[in-house]
Parts: sequence; structure tokens; C-alpha cells
Amino acid sequence: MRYQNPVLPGFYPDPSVCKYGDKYYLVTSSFQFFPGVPLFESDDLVNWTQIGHVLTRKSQLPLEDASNSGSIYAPTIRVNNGRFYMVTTNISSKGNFYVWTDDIYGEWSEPVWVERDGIDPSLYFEDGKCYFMSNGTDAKGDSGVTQCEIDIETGKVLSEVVTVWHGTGGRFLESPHLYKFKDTYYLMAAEGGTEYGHMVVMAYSDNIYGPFTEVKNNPILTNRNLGGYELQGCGHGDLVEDNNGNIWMVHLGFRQIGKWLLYHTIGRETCLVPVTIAGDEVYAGYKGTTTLTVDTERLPDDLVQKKEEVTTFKNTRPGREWIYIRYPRNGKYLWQDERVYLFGVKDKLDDDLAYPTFMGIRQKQPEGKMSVTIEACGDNEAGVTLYMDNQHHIDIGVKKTCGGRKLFKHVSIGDLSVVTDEFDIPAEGKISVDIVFEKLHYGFSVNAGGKEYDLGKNQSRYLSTEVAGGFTGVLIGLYAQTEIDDSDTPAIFSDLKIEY
Ligand code: 6LW
Repeated sequence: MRYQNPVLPGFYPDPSVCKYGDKYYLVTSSFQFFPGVPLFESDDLVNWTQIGHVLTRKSQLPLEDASNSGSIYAPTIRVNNGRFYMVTTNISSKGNFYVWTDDIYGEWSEPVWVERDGIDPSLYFEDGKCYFMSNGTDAKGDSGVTQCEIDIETGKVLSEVVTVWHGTGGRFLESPHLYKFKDTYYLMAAEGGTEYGHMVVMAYSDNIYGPFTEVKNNPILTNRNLGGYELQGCGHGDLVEDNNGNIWMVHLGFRQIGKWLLYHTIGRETCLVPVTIAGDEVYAGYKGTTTLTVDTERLPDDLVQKKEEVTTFKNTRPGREWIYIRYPRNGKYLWQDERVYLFGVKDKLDDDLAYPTFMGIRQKQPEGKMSVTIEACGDNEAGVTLYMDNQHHIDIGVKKTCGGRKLFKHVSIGDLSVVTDEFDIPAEGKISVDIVFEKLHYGFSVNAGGKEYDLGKNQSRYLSTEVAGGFTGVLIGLYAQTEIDDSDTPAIFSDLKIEY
């Protein structure tokens, strides 16, 4: 069978996977966005369906202090005796915590906070015990992959914290996960940082607390030596065993926009590679790299990797595919008859730690197009935004003026926040916005009152992670903005289409 990576395209980083019955479940990090930690289900590891989010309540997800790329870092999902656990770090709040559920389609528990430092926590269950690891520091001040036992009912640390592995010497040792295959413990981690030097490394031991010995062929996975190859940054993986005893790794990678253009715009994405563990050697992907096209005999030839459907208001849902910057304010979003009604507030897309009226959906491929109709622009301003963060976004907006309306393009890149195009358009009537996604550019055009307006092109690199920093990817957003917080005149959007 042949499949394409990424298997989960768009901003879905730090994947973690577990298997329950014949189904696989996968989570990714979510940072300052609400709801938190998207949750997917799959029968075959190649086709994933989002079944919800893990963190759906404010009490689970304090985001008040979550600036760009703040709050929810890498999660781990595990299942033990039919109970699912998701453990992660809220770096803008109290640190490491987990939540659990007995119904994967239902709500998850309140957070159980764990008094351990470090990021990228992971759980390992064995013989009624639960082991907690992170990239922390132990009582002696040593740091690396730290491990201790916790009481899974209360989150209390039950044993001395021990540094079990220092990695292979690469920077940013993170994402530790422990497994047992054929009576041997395997510890997998990431090194090199989540950029072009990223890699997956592994060690093994007969004892759960080590000492751990490096496998012979570290790093077991990296694309750092594939200069110019589109898929880069491969690292931060998690393993799962299928019903046939085959081991697979999900991991993150990103697609650079050009051979000599080291920028990526749509975030870190989830990839899949076959893994073989042979004692002290571990083979992952194609000669330790991840390719965009994977041919494998491990999956049946009649298995088809489904193509992305055209995204509309009919086949997507608020709080599922659509996410909010921090919290959605009550009463500001209405979804009715395939139309979206947004009630603007004073908070702007440019504001940090704010709650603008905005809902966004991931740009999933570097190439594609979208269109949406703005039927009304509310009290003041409404539009479409390509949103990386509050300092890096391009907006096509419509604004009321005395007796008329203005169509404009606003570009925000770091310290630069400028309106680059402006047209007077008729005071009434629908406006349709078209955006073309190319690897290197975004192109913008608008039809208002039967007249076409060309709003030009912008280089995509200025919305990239390399420019903006952080860990997220471009969202396609709809927004509304006014000068008052209690406006009862909504902006109205209809006829959305996003195609790749
Ligand atoms: C994450 C860390 C990383 O927690 O980036 O790629 C951090 N790895 O493991 C944020 O995603």
C-alpha cells in the first residue's frame, strides 16, 4: 500500500498515539487555542477522523496567560484498564497535569496536577503502577529524562525522582516515552530541537529505572541530512503496535516552502513511519528518514488514503475543526443554517492576551484556495485572516465608513502593521473573498457589487514559523471587530469553500 505523509496535514504537532481494541487514538498539542488537544480516531493509522478535543472546559484549560505558543505543549495519550489518560504541560499555568475518561467520545476529567518539573510528560503503566516521566530535573539537580512513580488517582509523586537517561548529546532532550517490547524496556526521546536538526533517539534496558544503553544506530530517525528535501524537522515521536505485531511511529515534521527557502508556514504536522525493533538496533522509516511517499507491505493494498473533502460550513463544526484564540466570549458566535454570525468586540487580532471575535481552521496544505462570502460586516469591521499569531497575520477586511464601506488588506509582520490596499466599495451588498494558497505566496481578490478588486500577493514566508517564532501554524480565520463590546449587529459569513 502507498500512503502520503503527513498523514495529518496542517498544524498538528507533537503527536502521541495509543491503541484500544482495534482502534487507534491520537492527540496533538494546541498551545493558546481553545478547545485544547485535538483528539483523532483511526482504524488503520493512515486515515484519521477528529472525534473532539480533550480539553473542552475553562477549568481544564487556563489560557488567561497564554501568549503566542503558550499553554498546551506536547501531550501523551495512554489507555490502562479501559481508562484513557492524556498528560501534558500547561506552561502558562501550573505545569504538568493529566485528565482521564472512561468514554473516549465523552468529556474528560478535571485536571490532576503533578508536582514535577519539565515538559513533555509521559505515563507508563505496569503491574498496577504508574510511572511518570518528563524532561525534568531530579532531587540531586541532575537533569535529563526523569522518572518516578505516581499515584494515578491523585497525581501524588510516590517515589524518588531519578534521571534515567541523558540522551545522546543532542540539544533539547525531550518527548520521552517508555515502552516494553519482548521483556526489554525501550526509552524513546527527541533531540536537536524542533527545527531542522530534530531527531528521534532511543535506548534500552532490562530494568525500568535503567541504566539505559543507547541503541546502536542513533538517531533512529532524522531528516536533518536531507538538504532541500521538502519534509524536514522530523522528530518527537510515539510508538504503537498494530494487531499484526508491527510497530509504527507517529512523529512531527514540517514542509519547507522551497528547496532553498527554509521556511514553513502551516505548522508542524503529523507523519507516520514503520519501525522495526531488533534488539539493540531500531529501524525507522526509509533508512532512518521519513519520506513524503511511503510504500509498505504492512498495510493492505486495498486500503485507500482518503482525500481531504472540500471544507464548508456544512462539514465542519465550531469547537471541532474551528478553534478560538484563548476563549470564545459567550454569545459572540452563532452558527445557523450554514451561516456564521460573529459579534465583534473591541479586542483586535493584533492584541496580545486578548479575546478577539475570531474562529480559525487550519490551513492543511501549502497549495489550495478558499472563498467565503461576507454578507454583512456588523457594526464596524469583518474579514478573513491568515493568522499565524497576533503579530503575523494578513487580513482582508471590510469596514464601514461614513456613508459607505472600505475594502482593505492589512498586513501585520512583527513591528510592521500596515494597510497596503484600500478601495471604496458600495455601502450594501455581499462581498466574496478569494484567496489562493501557493507555496511561496498568498494571492487575494474580492468581488463586491459585481466588481472585481485585485488585492495582490504576499510572500508566505512572512507568516512562517522561522519569521514568527513559536510552535504553531497558519489558521484561516474569520473575524469581526467593533468599538463596543456589546454590539448586537453581527458580521455574517456564508458559502465557505476551502479546497486543496
Ligand atoms: C514540545 C517539545 C517540542 O513540547 O516542541 O518538538 C514543544 N518538540 O517537545 C512544543 O511543541
